[in-house]
This record gives sequence, C-alpha cells and structure tokens, in this order.
Amino acid sequence: FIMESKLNRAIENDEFSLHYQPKIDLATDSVMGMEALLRWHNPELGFIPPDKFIPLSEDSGLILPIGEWVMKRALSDTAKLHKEGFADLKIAINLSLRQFMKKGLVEFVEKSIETAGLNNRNVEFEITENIFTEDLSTISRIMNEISNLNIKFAIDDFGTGYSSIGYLKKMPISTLKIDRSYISKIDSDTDSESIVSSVILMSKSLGLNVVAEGAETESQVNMLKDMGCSIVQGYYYGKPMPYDEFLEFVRNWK
Ligand code: G
Ligand code: G
Ligand code: MN
Ligand code: NA
Repeated sequence: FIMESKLNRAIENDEFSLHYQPKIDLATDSVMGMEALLRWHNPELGFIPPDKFIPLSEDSGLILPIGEWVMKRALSDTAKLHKEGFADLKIAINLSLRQFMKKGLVEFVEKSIETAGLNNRNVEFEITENIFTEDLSTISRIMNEISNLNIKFAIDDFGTGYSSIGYLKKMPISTLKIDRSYISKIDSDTDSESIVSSVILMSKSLGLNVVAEGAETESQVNMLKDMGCSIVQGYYYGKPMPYDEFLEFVRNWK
C-alpha cells in the first residue's frame, strides 16, 4: 500500500528516470540502438527495481500514465542523440499488455513521435508473448495499424511464454529477443545452446532479426557470432545507463 501511494505521485514528483542499454550489430560492430529501461527512485523507499513496481503499476492501471511518460522521454532523448550526430540509433520501448490495449494508442504513438521530431522507422516496441493470449483479431488490428506506420515490433523474453509460435507468421513482427535465461547458459548447458542456435536459424528462415539478450562474457558473444546472431544486448557490451553516460558510450565506441 505504501509503495502504491508513493507510485501514485512519482510522476509529479519527478522520481522516474530512464536508462539506456546499447544493442550491438555484430555484422558491422556498431551500436545500432538502445532499449529504454525505467528506473524509480523514491526519497524514502530508495531505488525500487522495475520487477517490483511495474507489475504493481500494471495491476493499478498506473502503467498507463507511466507508459506515456516513458514514451515521451525515450523519444525526446533519442531525438537529442540524433542531433548529437548519432542519427541511425533506434529506440526500443517496452509496452505492457495494458498499454497495448488502451484506446487511442496508435494516435498517441504517432503524435509523440512527430512531436519529438523523429522518424517512425527509428522506433521499435517490445511486447511479450502474453499479448497473444488476448483476442487475436484485436491484437492483430492494433499491431497492423502500428506496423503500417513503419514502426517495428520485437518479441521480448522469447522462449519463456505462450507455447504456439504460429503468431510469428501471422503478426507483423520484425525481431525476436531471445530470453536472457538461455543466453546466460549458452556455454554451459547444451540444451540452451541448441535452443539458441535453433531460434537463430528459425528467425533467419522467417526473415526476422534476432537479438541475444543478457550476454555477459566473450565466450557467449563468440558463440553467438558463430551461430549467426545479428544483434547482442548485454552487460558484455554495456549495462543500462543514464542518458549522459549513454551519449559518452556511443561517442567512445571504436
Ligand atoms: O533493468 P531491468 O531490471 O531493467 O528491467 C526489468 C523489467 O522491467 C524488464 O524486463 C521490462 O520488462 C520491465 N520494464 C523496464 N522498463 C519498462 C517500461 O518502460 N515499461 C514497461 N512496460 N516495462 C518496463
Ligand atoms: O525488457 P526486458 O526483460 O528485456 O529487460 C531487460 C532486462 O535484462 C533488464 O532488467 C536489464 O537490466 C537486464 N539485463 C540486460 N543485460 C543483462 C546482462 O547481461 N546480465 C544481466 N544479469 N541482466 C541483464
Ligand atoms: Mn525489453
Ligand atoms: Na527480456
């Protein structure tokens, strides 16, 4: 209860911030984009991890105003990075089911991107497989409206959720993000190794990009390269960091 009442006032008290984690294109050895990750610091409670407050905000509906705050901030920070000379960077923003189902999402997204002065093609939304447990004709309509604007979708935590993968062909999805639990065991567990290499092969034959999430070691990255993985996001290259640090990161890259 205490956390929820504090969460209620977190936007107006300016307690949220965004961190950005780099995504590396292995083929060109360049930073192709970043994921926006929400952080909450409350003066009394300290830092609360998103795993704690995101589910709470989803239950209470607060995720809707919070999600709009995230979207505006992530887009305006990306526009700033473009003006700094890194105009190819793509921003990935997490969208929870509740945000996805909110009326007016498409118009809000379109308007926010325009206000930020960004091009739609530099924006990607990360959704999880749980979205496909909802009414599929509604999901498909919204996804197609957004996709028709040239905005991309990635499936986050791929391999942990919904069992059918038929949606990969039916829905406008451009990227699979292989869950960290498989990547962290890729060099120590042969089942994880097989799963990751199969997902990469499947992605290629379906024409999807694939992101390996949570690579922490050189050995993991080398295995991912050998398997033909296109993009890596993980502590090996960079942790989620505040805007200023991220700007330094891209400036210092190679
Ligand atoms: O950094 P990490 O602990 O940052 O994030 C944990 C989880 O919190 C992520 O897997 C992600 O699903 C969720 N998350 C982080 N930022 C956001 C956000 O802006 N919106 C939503 N819906 N989820 C987020
Ligand atoms: O939205 P999502 O589940 O994809 O968020 C990514 C989560 O994974 C965030 O909590 C982020 O901090 C975390 N993360 C990203 N890379 C690594 C990594 O290399 N190791 C660990 N332990 N966590 C990571
Ligand atoms: Mn994500
Ligand atoms: Na993930």
